[in-house]
Parts: sequence; structure tokens; C-alpha cells
Amino acid sequence: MKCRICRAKAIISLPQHNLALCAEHFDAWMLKRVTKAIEEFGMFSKEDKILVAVSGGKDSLALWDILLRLGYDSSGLYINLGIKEGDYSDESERLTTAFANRANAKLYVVNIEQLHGMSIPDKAYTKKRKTCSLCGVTKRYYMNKIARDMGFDVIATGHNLDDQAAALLGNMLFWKMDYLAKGAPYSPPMKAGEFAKAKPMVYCTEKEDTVYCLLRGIAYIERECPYSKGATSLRWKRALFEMEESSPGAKQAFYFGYVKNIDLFAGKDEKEDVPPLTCRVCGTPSWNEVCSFCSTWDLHVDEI
Ligand code: Q46
Ligand code: ZN
Ligand code: ZN
Repeated sequence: MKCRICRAKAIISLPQHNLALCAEHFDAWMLKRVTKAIEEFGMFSKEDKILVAVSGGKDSLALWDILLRLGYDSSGLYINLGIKEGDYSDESERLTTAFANRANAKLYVVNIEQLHGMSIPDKAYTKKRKTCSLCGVTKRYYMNKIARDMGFDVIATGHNLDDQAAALLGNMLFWKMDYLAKGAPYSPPMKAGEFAKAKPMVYCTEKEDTVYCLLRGIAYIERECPYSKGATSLRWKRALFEMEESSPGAKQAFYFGYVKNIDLFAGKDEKEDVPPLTCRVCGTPSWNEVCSFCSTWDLHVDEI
């Protein structure tokens, strides 16, 4: 297998693009894929301040590395969830911090246990809630809070094509119209002075992100979060993997065909407007008098 550009030995084959590339040309190709997403969806410019949500995994570290190399003003945010199994959270933090130090980039770290006296799994247990749902509310809150408090223009996450296509498949199977209305790779700010949300890795797959990290010598946490076992999204990923094996390019056609036609779902999401209230406790935009984060963590006015 030879690189289509220089005929040197290829290190990756990309059947969905009818392409094989050597290390050097694959690296350049990844930068181009991310640039394509940023430009096509008008995600941000070199003047914007970007907050990259980093988990210590391959996708978010690859994203941060690529944004820094492309000259974007990007800082990282790591949220330590306090997951003890396999030292998962502390190991992810260590790898994220090592990357930030090596890249000489600014990293914000939020430690849930230090801030709230309890880890995400322990809090979920005491509240009789699913760990992932409590985790989602908490991560969203801190991402938004840091972005707002520190004046970032955009929050960028490492979601790749496999993530987006799997979420789309799940939402289509059950016709979740509210989610189908907001599966685009970019959401503009809800109002002036707020921040946008962007997924610049949307043209890259998990395999490509893995190879990129290996070539760049980026150490990342290889284990998945222990709470992701049995997640339905893994089922959809497996189904899409099989489709992709027999029809290379199917995944990309599926997701970007949807993005092109996303207006079909506009107006079907009851909650697509700006939240009408302000949380009585923390003051963030909210659908109820007390936002889901403050009620989850049992916060009262004098505690924030
Ligand atoms: S939600 Fe659930 Fe993830 Fe949180 S507890 Fe782990 S698997 S990290 S994206
Ligand atoms: Zn080459
Ligand atoms: Zn609140």
C-alpha cells in the first residue's frame, strides 16, 4: 500500500476516501479535515478565544493539538469527575496536564470532589440517579461557567464522525425530534455576549484520531470511562461499523446528509429557544426557578 501523494509506504488506508497516506501526508490531511469543518460551518476565527473541553482521551487531545498547531487561541478545560475505578479520573488528569505542559498551553482544571465534597458516582448513588445523567449536567454546567466567567467565544469538544453518526442513528431510530433539531456540528451563541459550541473533529473518525495521536506522540487515556460500558451509543457505533465495512463512506453520507437537511427538523424542538428564567441560586439561564445543576447538587443561595 503506497501513499497516494508521494508513493512512499502508506501507514493508513482510508477506504471511504479511496485513499492511503504516509505519516507525513496523513498528518497534513488531518489538519485539512479540521480546517474544512471550521471553515465550512463558520465555527470560529483566529481572533476568537476557544475553550477546548479535554477528557484526556484521543479525540479531545488531538483536537487541542491541531487547534494549537493551526494557530488558534485555545485553552483547555479538564473536569476531574472523581472516578476511582482503575484510577480513571486521576490518570486522565495527569495525561491532560502533561499534554498542556508540553504544549505550553493554558489548562483550567475543575475538581468535582474538592468543590462539592463528593465524586460524580457517589453523588449519583446518593441521589439514586444514573451516573451519566448526573455527569452530563455537571460537565455542561462547568463548561458553560468557565466559558462565561473567562470570556471565551467558543466551547470546542472532540466529538468525531463516529460519535455524531451514532448519536444520529439512535435519535432517528426513536424519532427524538428535540435532539434531531440540534445535531449540527456548530451551534451559534444563544444571544449576544454568549459563546458558541463547535465540534471541529466532525470530519475525522476514531481510527484517524488514534493514528494522529500515535504519530504525534500524544499519550492519552486508552481505557473508556467505566460508566460507558453498555451505553446504547456503543451499539449504534457497532451497527454503523458494519455498514461502513460493506459500504465505505456510508457513515459520512448518513451524517452530512442529515446536516444538509437539518432544517427539516427545525421548530420541532420545544426547548430550542433561550431558557426564559435565571436560576435563583447560581444566576445562569434556566428552564426552572432552580437550574438542574443546582437542584442536582442540592445547592442553596448562600452556598454558591
Ligand atoms: S457521561 Fe458517563 Fe461519560 Fe461521565 S460518567 Fe463517564 S461515560 S464520562 S461521556
Ligand atoms: Zn506521502
Ligand atoms: Zn443554578
